[in-house]
Amino acid sequence: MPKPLLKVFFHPEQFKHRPLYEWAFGTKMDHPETTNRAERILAAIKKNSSAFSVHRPSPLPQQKIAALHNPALVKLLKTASKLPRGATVYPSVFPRRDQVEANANSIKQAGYYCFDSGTPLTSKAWDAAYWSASAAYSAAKLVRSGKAQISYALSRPPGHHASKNLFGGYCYFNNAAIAATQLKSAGRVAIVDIDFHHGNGTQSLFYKDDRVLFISVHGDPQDYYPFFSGYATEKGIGRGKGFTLNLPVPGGCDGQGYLRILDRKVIPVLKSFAPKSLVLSAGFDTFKEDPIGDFKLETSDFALVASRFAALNLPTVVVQEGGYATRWLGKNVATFLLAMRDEHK
Ligand code: Q9C
Ligand code: ZN
Repeated sequence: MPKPLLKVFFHPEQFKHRPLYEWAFGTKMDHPETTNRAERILAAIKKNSSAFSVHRPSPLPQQKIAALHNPALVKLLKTASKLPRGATVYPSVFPRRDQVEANANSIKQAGYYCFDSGTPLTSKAWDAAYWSASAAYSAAKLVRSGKAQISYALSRPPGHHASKNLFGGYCYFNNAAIAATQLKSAGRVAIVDIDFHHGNGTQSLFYKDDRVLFISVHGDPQDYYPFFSGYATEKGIGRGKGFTLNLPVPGGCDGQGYLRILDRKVIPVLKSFAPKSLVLSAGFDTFKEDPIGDFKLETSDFALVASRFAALNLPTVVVQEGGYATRWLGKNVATFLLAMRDEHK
């Protein structure tokens, strides 16, 4: 039987949010999370029309966002929709959240809902983040229905740094968490986060959960963003104890080293958890040319990484996270997805 086309979800509204720059330790840099990323991925996918088909997501019911995120955070993004076109707001006052209350109708108080200075609000942040989350939702619904074994959400802006109360790390809503929540109704879910950065938002959303296993392989937070989480000592709490696994890795890790971690640590833990489905928080900032990541994976390594997950033959939703070496991003994503599709039963 020929393999079915792998369905890709993306909405053109996701193009409209354009962060301009970010501050990183006093340096003003061009913002890595550009619309060009999505363009490159789409172009590479359209080149392989015998393997992929592109679809507009159906609109995510807003209560699905509210189930994971503070309604005030949602409201703040809607407040930002009223910003003048082209305006960009970088929160710069970050209050002690335990000591004050905030007004989500005031863009001046945006810092209450935000944890870094790299994640601007624009009049289109809401639309882009909403459709990015909708892409993850549609991809998960498809796999949950049993109509596909694998799907891909071209989620941009990304999501894995966003938690219940806070946006940051270029992320507004947690797309992978939305996918995992959708799949959870069918049984235990594993989320494996292979972005270069620790998925702090996703971790926090499932920290007490024993039905969602969270595994993250990432640059050691002693050296790399998000600095405050992703340590091996973070293992979950309450019922969730033992259902979070952090594998911090020193900078410079190459494909061989990365695959060794997957084979020795990630895959065995996944197998013993025996989930009913899998969400891959797929960042490609582990690539050797990435401007902000510090690993050394090559394009061909992404096929090998995918093969490890494909071999599990689980219903799988791949959710796009980071990856900023724009020139190579389309090729890297397509290589990963093609291997996923070819090697899955
Ligand atoms: N000089 C994701 O990959 N700033 N987010 C880094 C580097 C934040 C990355 C500054 C990086 C966030 C989804
Ligand atoms: Zn990242």
